[in-house]
Amino acid sequence: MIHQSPLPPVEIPDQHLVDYMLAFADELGDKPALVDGPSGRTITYAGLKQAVQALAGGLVARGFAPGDTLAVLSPNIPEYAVVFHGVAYAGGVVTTINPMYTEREIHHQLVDAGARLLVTVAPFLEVARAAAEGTGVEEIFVIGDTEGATPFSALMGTPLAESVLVDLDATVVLPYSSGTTGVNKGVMLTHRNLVANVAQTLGAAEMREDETLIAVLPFFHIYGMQVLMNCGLRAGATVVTMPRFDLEQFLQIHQDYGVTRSFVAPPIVVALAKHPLVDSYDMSKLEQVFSGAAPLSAELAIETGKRLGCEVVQGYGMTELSPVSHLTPVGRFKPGSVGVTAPNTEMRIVDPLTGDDVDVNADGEIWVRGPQVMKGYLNNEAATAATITDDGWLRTGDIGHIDDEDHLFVVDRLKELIKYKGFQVPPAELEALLLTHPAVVDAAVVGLPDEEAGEIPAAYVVLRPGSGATAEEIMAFVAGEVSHYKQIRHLEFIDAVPKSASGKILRRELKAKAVG
Ligand code: AYL
Repeated sequence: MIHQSPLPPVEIPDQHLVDYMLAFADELGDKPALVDGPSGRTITYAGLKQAVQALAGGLVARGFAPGDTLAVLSPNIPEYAVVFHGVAYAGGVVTTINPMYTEREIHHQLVDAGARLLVTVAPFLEVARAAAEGTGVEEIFVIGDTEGATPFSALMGTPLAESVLVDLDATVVLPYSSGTTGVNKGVMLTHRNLVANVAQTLGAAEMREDETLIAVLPFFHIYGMQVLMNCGLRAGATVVTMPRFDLEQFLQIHQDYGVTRSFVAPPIVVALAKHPLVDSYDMSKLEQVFSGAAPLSAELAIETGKRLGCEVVQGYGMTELSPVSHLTPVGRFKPGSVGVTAPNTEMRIVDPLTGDDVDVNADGEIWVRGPQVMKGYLNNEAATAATITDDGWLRTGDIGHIDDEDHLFVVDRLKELIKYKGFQVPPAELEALLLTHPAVVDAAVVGLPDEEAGEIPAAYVVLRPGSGATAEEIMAFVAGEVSHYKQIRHLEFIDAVPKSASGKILRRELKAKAVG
């Protein structure tokens, strides 16, 4: 049984991403497109277009050819959009790196993505330089003035009047995701994918030009990149950026800029519901809080909505879906639901064991088909084939059901992925790392429920006999190699890792034992 979207289809133009994004830039002219929340530094729509064209001109002049990759390692600042769309305008590929990453993690992505150039900001220059050693990165550029570094402005050239024509099925962005299994992989999203998903999201979310959005969710991740930056810009709204989350500053920005829609992840919803500070700020312009990337309970959505006097709704999707497959249109709030299937999108709910479709209200694996489904994983045909069926269905690895009113409820995860505060933690990466420790003979990592973070990474480790290593020692070893959110927060020693006959780790068994 194929569930069609209950929403009217939207038109998806055959357009280069940047031509679509900046279609109204001339008209919008001096209107602020992006504002750095803390400082007020502003890029107008006209300024954005000019800078994007100048960057593309500079890149082309340097021999940066269609299909070449530039990496960006930066927190949310207005210039992020210039880098992103300047590269896209030149026909290139942007790979977005998590600025929380360690040198090892950055290095891996630079190599895997085949990045030629790297753009960063002063505070990350040192780690960027170290990480770029031994990769194909030819030069590093720093946004703003920094002594001893090539400024980003050096990349600007004669503005390119027209976008470099590329196949609309060419990759334009390469974010990283572990998907349903294994380690991080480059997710190839095309011009067509991104244009489609912006059109689909705007069609259902009714984002208006007179809106002010807050962009605290990071642009390197598909949620911030598409739902905030790209939907906001295409809608002609003003996007106020925040480089890092700080509750007081977050609330202050809502008040000062009159934020109308707040896109967040569940941990921020918790703060909005519970923290005493919230009452000290004027949030009266707020029309909607939109949560995605991890589960949000019905109770929390209702509680937060009551306190703020607006709806707290959800969207659902995956990096591999550009990312939106489900969202809540204005006036269709249903507590606990992630919304309805996006326009131009189909869904099936499939029994993971038999492959048969299940009935309405019954749980199964969520499968999605539509123009937002990725082209595939970079250089990984096996993972692509395991994720997308021959007839174009993307297996999400999530378990859920649809009710009689077309609302989707996500109830569990079939895949390995752990989500710490909405950030991806691939267990396979931590297991591989644990196995490099001399005292470890085998290891399994699972997510355990946690009130504040949603889930925490927990490790079950088999020690080499007589090694004498402590849990603290091994946790500290992992902490030295991975970003903060991937740290192991609980570690137990076990005699043997439970495995299936084929050698697959029985994660559910470990989880069940821990939760009791
Ligand atoms: P990735 N409820 C439960 N789980 C969710 C939800 C949700 N609302 N949204 C995402 N997930 C989980 O690639 C789910 O397991 O993209 C899914 O497979 O980092 C995984 O997160 C994907 O993680 C929006 C706004 C989607 C945000 C997003 C999130 C994209 C996260 C649509 O409108």
